Amino acid sequence: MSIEAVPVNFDPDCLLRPGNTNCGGCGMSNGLTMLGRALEDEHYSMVIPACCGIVTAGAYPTTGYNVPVVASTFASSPAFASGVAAVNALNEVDDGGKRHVICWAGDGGTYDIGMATLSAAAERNEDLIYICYDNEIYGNTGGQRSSATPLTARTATTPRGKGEGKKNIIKIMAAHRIPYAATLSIAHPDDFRRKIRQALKIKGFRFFLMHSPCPTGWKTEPAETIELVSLAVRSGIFPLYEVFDGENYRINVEPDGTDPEEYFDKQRRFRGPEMNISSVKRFVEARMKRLKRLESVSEFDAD
Ligand SMILES: Cc1ncc(C[n+]2csc(CCOP(=O)(O)OP(=O)(O)O)c2C)c(N)n1
Ligand code: SF4
Repeated sequence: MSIEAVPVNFDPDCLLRPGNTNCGGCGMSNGLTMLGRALEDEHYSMVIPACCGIVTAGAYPTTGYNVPVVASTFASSPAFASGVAAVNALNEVDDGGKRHVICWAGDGGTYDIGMATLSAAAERNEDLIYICYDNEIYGNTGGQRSSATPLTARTATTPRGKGEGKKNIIKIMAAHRIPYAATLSIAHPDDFRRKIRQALKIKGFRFFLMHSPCPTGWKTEPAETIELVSLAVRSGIFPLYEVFDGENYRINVEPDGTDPEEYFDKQRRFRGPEMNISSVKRFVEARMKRLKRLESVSEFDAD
């Protein structure tokens, strides 16, 4: 098997081509654009499971992607990407050029359905970059809850608000002691780019979690997507941080005291008499404290 990783008609500013099928204001679309810019003229291919990200491509023989993409089943994308990385490593021996493999998957494919092969690939420290665009629901099938859906959010399957909190996927990935794990925000393009460039220099399993508003499922205004992710970082709802070797934490942007209520108010999924926003606020505060504690005991080489 051979996967051609050399982009065809490659325009570094255009991983996501015009004419794709994503909804207006989709956080994933913004993420793909930023990813393409950060990767510049690197050679890479993508593996995408059966989420919105694979519908993005449109119907064969056209494609919304500007690089080679493999569509996989939900459960197998990290395993599939491991195979592509192995083939690429063999090709590297021939011409010395690095070919990166990027697994691009939603939260359903990451936190839930693909968790077994994700854990296995991380444990083997496969040489690939995994990016979870987290829209906190199963967007492609009508907005059902996933284990990334936050406490109290209403979804197609939690009409009175979800009773359980969001799974801490970065903590799970850090427990695998992978070389690099980090969160990404499309409201912080410089931080986004720096982290992708940093990941390119590291060998082994690299994991990213990208906050990805879904106007369709979150019942938000498409034009407010960037404002939402910005509020999430400023209020501490989506902290920007990195974890090196599973142990050393670095917070990249300090929350500025913005009330999380501003973030919730813009989303109809958080509206209803049964919403208990104060419990979410307590959770957000406790997590930020924990991250600061972890950062304070982290060790970095002085260079
Ligand atoms: C094994 C398996 N289970 C269920 C489905 C049906 N399915 C297709 S898309 C989807 C939702 C995926 O959600 P997520 O991974 O979060 O990506 P999003 O659609 O939000 O982009 C589901 C459940 C499937 N294709 N395969
Ligand atoms: S359903 Fe949500 S994640 Fe999927 S394309 Fe539309 S906005 Fe994007």
